[in-house]
Amino acid sequence: RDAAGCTLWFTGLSGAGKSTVAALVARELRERGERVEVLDGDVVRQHLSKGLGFSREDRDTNIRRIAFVADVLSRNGVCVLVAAISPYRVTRDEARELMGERFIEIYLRTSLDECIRRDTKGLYERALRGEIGQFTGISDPYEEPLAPEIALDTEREAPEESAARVLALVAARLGR
Ligand code: GGZ
Repeated sequence: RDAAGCTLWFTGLSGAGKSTVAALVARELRERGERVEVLDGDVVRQHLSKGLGFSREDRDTNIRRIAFVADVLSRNGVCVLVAAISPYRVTRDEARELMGERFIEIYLRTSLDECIRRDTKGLYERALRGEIGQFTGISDPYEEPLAPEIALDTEREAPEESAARVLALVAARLGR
């Protein structure tokens, strides 16, 4: 069996479903006996990236830190699931170059309208009122992936279906 792990990099707007789908995929991979770590932007920002804000520079720093950790872990057989907005294409491509074949980009293609409709944490309402600046999709950019390994339509498919599609891709790519 191949010792190399992989990095499943979930990118998309806040509320697109990155954490939800990643958690489902993580659970299934663990049940299959894989070693799994989830790096969620929201959580990383309370520890490794504590104090960083949402300027382009700070977001890039956050993403580079996450990519560094994902690289270290995935080199050692761990299946790493990253769930971070990661809005800048060049910075995601940096992570891809770092990890090469181990990197799998998963785009959660959920429209801004749908994310606003969901507004799980009430952040869009606040961003639309101007209470949160530099909010991705509202007052800050999100650059769509041009060639993700997989794009998930979370508006039309349930999280379980999205997770199943990711797991099928992992099986095809890694033979497990
Ligand atoms: C985007 C923000 C912002 C701004 C706070 N823009 O959906 P959430 O709430 O729970 O997760 C989002 C998280 C974004 O952190 P990331 O590390 O994923 O972002 S990045 O990859 O761009 O570094 C969101 C919340 O923080 N949040 N302010 N201005 N999201």
